[in-house]
Amino acid sequence: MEKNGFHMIQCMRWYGPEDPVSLMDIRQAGCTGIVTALHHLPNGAVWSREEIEKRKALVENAGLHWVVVESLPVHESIKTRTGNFTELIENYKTSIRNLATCGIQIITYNFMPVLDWTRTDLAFTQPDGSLALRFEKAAFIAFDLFILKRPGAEKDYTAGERATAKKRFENMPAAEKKQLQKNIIAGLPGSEESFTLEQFQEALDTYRLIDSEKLRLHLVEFLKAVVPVAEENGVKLAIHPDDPPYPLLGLPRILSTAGDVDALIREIPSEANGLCFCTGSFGVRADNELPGMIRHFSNRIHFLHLRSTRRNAAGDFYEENHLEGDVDMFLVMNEIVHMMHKRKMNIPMRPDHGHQMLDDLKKKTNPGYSAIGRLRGLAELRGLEYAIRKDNRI
Ligand code: DNO
Repeated sequence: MEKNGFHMIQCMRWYGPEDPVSLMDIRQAGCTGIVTALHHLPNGAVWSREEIEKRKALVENAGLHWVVVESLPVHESIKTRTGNFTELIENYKTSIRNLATCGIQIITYNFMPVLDWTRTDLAFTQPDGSLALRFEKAAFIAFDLFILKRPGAEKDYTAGERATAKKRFENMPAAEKKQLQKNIIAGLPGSEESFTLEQFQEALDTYRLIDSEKLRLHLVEFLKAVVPVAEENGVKLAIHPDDPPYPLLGLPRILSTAGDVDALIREIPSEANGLCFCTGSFGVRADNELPGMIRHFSNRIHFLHLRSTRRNAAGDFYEENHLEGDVDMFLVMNEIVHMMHKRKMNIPMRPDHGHQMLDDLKKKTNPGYSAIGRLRGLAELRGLEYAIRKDNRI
């Protein structure tokens, strides 16, 4: 790699000491940076300096750096502005200050109600035998209508969608129904919430009176409180887009398109109000033009998640190899390389997700976060960046 010039800081997400992937595995993949969170602390609690330092020491003892927090979770009561939300916002501010004191200055979070990222199938077999994550629309609707039986759900779908989902459900083996429910509500890795079916409906009910306009207002109020603290402490906040980028289960989603991001920036112009630019999440929508978005939001891209998906006409998508699928990774990387050159800075990136493959097929892994699939993704992305930088002499 070119010694001079600006480059991506190659990172991987590490779930902490319980992660089946070790820090040394990550180092051997060629990473220098770690993306992690204090998953053992309850959502809403202050991250004390002591706890942060403990995690930091583990990372540094392995010769790596803790570059990004993913995520400092935003408690549901902050999103709904109910209960002790003012106290929870104070806790959030304290955690930002503590992280900054310990030298960690990029914080990722999301503002998706109830569910973080959502997939219906965690083992979608690829022609080469590896396993991918997938979102199948008919299966998701089948869950909503026939497993959850959400009141009023019918009106969210067309007659055709309901009929397809019904057929899908009737032909679904019992074990698959159980797995589908688990995949959607039991919490994918990194999601801070996990529910039973009853608790899940209760959580959805808390949003009965919150539409997208109101949720956006709640996000703005939250940012008005925390962005000044981030600014004072040299911290960049990086919001993760909705995954998938559209409303689910009648819940509002407010960060799915370039227009959504523009609206947020108009409200809070500070550069501390930034983005975790996730090509896999935004890329599910054909109307999100990724290279143009990178150019447009350049100054606020504080962290990159790079992966690709492939969608079909039915509204399903699955996670592709990093250089294949609907995301044109060459054009994306070309923008990233030029953005870093222009801003004169290195930006942290993690290869987002990866197929479960080779030896990992025999292991228990965190869906999307097995070692070898991510290593393949990282190697391909690193090669692409190298070639573009060399070619442009930057
Ligand atoms: C999934 C991740 C998300 C992400 C959060 C950020 O793989 O990209 O869980 O960490 O949405 O708060």
